[in-house]
Amino acid sequence: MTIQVSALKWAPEFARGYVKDLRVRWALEEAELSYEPVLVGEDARAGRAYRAWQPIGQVPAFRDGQVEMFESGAIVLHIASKSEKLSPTDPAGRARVGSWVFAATTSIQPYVDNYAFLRPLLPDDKKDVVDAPLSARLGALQDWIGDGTYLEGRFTAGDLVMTTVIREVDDAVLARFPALLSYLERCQERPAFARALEAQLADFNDTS
Ligand SMILES: N[C@@H](CCC(=O)N[C@@H](CS)C(=O)NCC(=O)O)C(=O)O
Repeated sequence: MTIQVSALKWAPEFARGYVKDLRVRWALEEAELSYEPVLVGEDARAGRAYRAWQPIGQVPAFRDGQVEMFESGAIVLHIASKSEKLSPTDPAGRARVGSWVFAATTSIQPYVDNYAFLRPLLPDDKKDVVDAPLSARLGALQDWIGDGTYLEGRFTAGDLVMTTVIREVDDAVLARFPALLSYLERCQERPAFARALEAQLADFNDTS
């Protein structure tokens, strides 16, 4: 069967280009696997049928002929297991890719989210509660990348997911991390990223 990926039928302007089905679309583009988006509105996401596919009612969810799954990081790793474009095939290399996907989603993403959603609610003298941990994480990542091109010397699914997390960071913060900015540019210059982004943007339906 054609691979199916769920995506939002509609999103507010600020979220367009950042909805997490982008990760899956990008991975599929890198792996040269075709797919069809399944666009879901709020009612569908609340419904029984969609909850059987994505228990929390979020996007993305994924199905191919063999598996039906959810959580963008897990889906990207599943796609990576099928394509050397996204992961080395040796166990040691594969393990590193998994580490970076989890690092992006669980060790960096929460601090990016806190900055975006919690910081505006904090008084000026408390903003460092979110600023300092985010800077520490970005600094660690920048130190790791150093003069290198990618997290593990070649592009992998780890870079793909990390890019989608880091590109959400406020420009003013990112400006303090020039090596991260170069890394981000390098990853986002990939033609597969451009195709995935274009596809997500094209699928939003403003009439429903
Ligand atoms: N951890 C999930 C998060 C997915 C997620 O946050 N999806 C958002 C869009 S980016 C969503 O569906 N929001 C609607 C909602 O939470 O009800 C993943 O990575 O797949």
